[in-house]
Amino acid sequence: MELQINKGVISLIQGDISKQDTEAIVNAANKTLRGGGGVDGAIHRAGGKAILEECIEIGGCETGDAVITTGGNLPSPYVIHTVGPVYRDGTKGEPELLASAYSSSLKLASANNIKSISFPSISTGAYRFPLAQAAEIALQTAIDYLRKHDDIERICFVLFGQDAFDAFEKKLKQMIP
Ligand code: AR6
Repeated sequence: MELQINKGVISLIQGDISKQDTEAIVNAANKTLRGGGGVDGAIHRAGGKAILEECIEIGGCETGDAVITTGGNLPSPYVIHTVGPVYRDGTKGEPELLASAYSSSLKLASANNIKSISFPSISTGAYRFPLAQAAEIALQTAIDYLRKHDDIERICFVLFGQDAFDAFEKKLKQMIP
């Protein structure tokens, strides 16, 4: 499914983010940037040790922020590592921090002249953010960014399972004017 917003396109696909060939893929990392499971594990496994070495050099990343490394052996030249919030009860700033993880990643992409970027569904695995709300925040942040910026041509959401794909598709259909 695709939606044109201003100069850019938002697309939803089902698949493995580590196989995407957009100029950047986004990693759902943790604050240590030392790797982990889920998306983080898949990216570091496929990308090789160059990515981890750059992450160690950077040192860490706060929740809601983003940092950039090269893509190592991945098809994408860059990896943007962002840290989504751990979901507690929704009153600890989780929605704002999740929006910030997406917008910080997009700003960093623009700053590096990156025109196409793939996101996973940040925080909805190990960090337990409810999927429907997370999908709405992800899509709204992407739509707002494309409305205000002309440089990014494609924002791709790469959803791993049917549940995540269905949640994003349902929200995106609701958001189309
Ligand atoms: N491609 C795309 N999506 C995936 C992939 C993949 N290869 N693998 C899993 N997903 P998670 P989080 C989906 O746990 O919740 C790590 O240990 C998954 O089904 O990767 O932000 C980090 O080091 C889910 O929908 O990220 C952190 O400690 C979504 O991606 C912590 O997990 C996010 O799941 C971050 O947790």
